[in-house]
Amino acid sequence: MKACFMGLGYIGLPTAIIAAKHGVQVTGVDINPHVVEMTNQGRLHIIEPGMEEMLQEVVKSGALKASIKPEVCDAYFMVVPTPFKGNHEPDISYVESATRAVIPYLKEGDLYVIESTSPVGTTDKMKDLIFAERPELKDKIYIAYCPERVLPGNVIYELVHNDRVIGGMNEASTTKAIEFYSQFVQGTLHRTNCKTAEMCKLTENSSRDVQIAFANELSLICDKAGINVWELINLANKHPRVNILQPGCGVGGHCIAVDPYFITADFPVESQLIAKAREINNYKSFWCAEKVQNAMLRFELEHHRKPCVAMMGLAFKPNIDDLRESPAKYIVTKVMQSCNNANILVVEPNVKEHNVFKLTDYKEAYEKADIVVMLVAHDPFKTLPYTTDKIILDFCGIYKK
Ligand code: SAJ
Repeated sequence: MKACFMGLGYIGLPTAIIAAKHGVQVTGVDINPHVVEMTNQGRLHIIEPGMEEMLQEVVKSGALKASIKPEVCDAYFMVVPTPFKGNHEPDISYVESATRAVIPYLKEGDLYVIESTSPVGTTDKMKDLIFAERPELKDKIYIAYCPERVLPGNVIYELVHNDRVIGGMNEASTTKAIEFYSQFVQGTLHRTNCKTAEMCKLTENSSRDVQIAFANELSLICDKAGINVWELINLANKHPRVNILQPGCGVGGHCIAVDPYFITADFPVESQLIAKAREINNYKSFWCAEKVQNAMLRFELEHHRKPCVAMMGLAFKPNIDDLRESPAKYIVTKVMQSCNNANILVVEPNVKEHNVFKLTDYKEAYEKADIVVMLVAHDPFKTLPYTTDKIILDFCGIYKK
């Protein structure tokens, strides 16, 4: 079996590698020649533990090769980004151009799958596009949607072991796609239709966003009421049917802070709660930045000098080096802009160097600072003692009870 993966990014490349390792003859396609070149040399252009060794193996055996254009295969997978435009409207133009690129190669019996996170109805739209260009293929090819749900950093395990939801445009398409994925997925492959599968991916991430918004809202209420929110949540979670998540300095990453907009853009009247959750989680970052600015002003008034501030963490969640859509990065930027960068020490132990921020060692920054702002609960920060000699703003529960 020959398969073509359109897009060699965080998901496309690992999936292509795993498929190749399981006996599929894979062509990985990317519009970026640098990515193609690196892949063919067995060098990984993304960071993912254990993946480069696997890439070298499949490149060496000839099971995977990369190219800037597709070729005749039996199955085609669209694994390209679906960002949003300025107004939070989803932009499916990459899915569309990847689809247009494979249309000339499609033949009877082929499988076409979208993996990219997509608004509801995208698979139907691409089906119409394919049949408008190639009407002779109607009822002769298989079309399905199968979202990925892996966690970066644990991709090798999760690609194989997670359950997957597979929704075809008809039963035959679902069956055909299940046959493909069962070559390397050991988790259960759940059958559905393409609209439900599209909505399922958006639902998973919106559900988490809404739950985190609840925790963040509690943190705002508790701050005003003088209650330790971490203690409160811990106690409330002792109830057998309550499971509140943790508040933080906002919600980041390229999935949870993004996917809910794919629902709110298409169903603005119905998705009140989902939209509000996005607003609350964004507001939490703004609120944190204001808290820091207020603490700095108060310090200056009391001590007649500007404080030294340690901003602890830039990543979008604990113990990773990924800064995409990071609320911590947003807060650091906002605070720096408001005070002309004076006396701000930026800390991110998982990143060696950054092209915008000058980074300081976490212990050194903590020692020097008058105000310590805990933004991301990275493990090393938990070794820093709590002290009343400094002003500590703990937005991520480093010192939770
Ligand atoms: N966060 C909190 N409080 C919590 C948990 C998380 O504030 O209690 C914050 C994190 O700090 C971070 C953000 O939420 O800023 C997102 O972190 P995450 O670990 O929840 O999610 P991601 O973006 O790394 O990965 C998610 C996962 N989806 C779900 O858990 C539903 C992953 O399984 C998906 O594959 C991925 O999105 C994706 O590709 O959609």
